[in-house]
Amino acid sequence: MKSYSAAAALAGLISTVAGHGFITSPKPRMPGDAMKSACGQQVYNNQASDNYGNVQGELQVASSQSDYDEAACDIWLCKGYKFDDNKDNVQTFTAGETVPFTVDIRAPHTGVANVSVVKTSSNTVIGSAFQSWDVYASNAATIPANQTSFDITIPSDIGSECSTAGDCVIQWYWNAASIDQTYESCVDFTVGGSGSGSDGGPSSTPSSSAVATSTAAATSAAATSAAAAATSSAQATSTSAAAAPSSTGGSSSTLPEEFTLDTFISWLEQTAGSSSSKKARRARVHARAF
Ligand SMILES: [Cu+2]
Repeated sequence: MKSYSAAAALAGLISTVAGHGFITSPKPRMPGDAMKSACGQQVYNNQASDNYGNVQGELQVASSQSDYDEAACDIWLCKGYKFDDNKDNVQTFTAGETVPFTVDIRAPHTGVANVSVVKTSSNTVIGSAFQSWDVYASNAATIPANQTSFDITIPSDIGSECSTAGDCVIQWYWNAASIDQTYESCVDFTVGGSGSGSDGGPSSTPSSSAVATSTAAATSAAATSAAAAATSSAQATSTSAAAAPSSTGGSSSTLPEEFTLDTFISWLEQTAGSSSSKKARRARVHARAF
């Protein structure tokens, strides 16, 4: 990362203050008309202009919009992006298949992350995570290559639940609790029969593919609604709870010590990110940065 002067950072801010992570391969679920209808015009605009943005940013936009339908938007599942907008973008996998994933992270925010199959009807994780990181995209280090490029292996026991397009997604979930930013990106897929040729899926025992109930405590510290917090826990694993910084909310708005464009943007995002504390933090911005 190159360092920039504050002036240069500010000059670039208008176009570059944006979200910071998304799946790039396989082809991820994207915003569209169905999302617009459910989540409202402004939330759609927010994501259509920058699909790397975080859920809290969407909620901030949504909070003032009468056409935001919380239930229909289901914003903690794939950021409210809809299968109906992505019917031509469904991956067909087979049990046992190894699928390479790539994630693009435009700026780090120390957090936790995981990659799991999520049952869309209930926003619950099926089975165990493909990947789970206790420390993800740390600001303190170069992002390890295996956090942005990794393989997953399609389980053999989800065919009965994920044989119909739209029923399941593979969701990448990144929660930077210290700055209250959660990123999600989804891949629509179906699982056909295994390579063995026998169509044993439906008759095989479903025990290991039982939908895991969402019991993990929500780690999204400043979730703006209880409902949102509850659903956000779908992929908030116990490891993520353990790894979440205890209470960094107060210190998170201090200016970054290493003043790069990325850290400045992150700082400015979190400074402006919470409407409840915006006024106080804005004063700090003026006092310290301008
Ligand atoms: Cu960010």
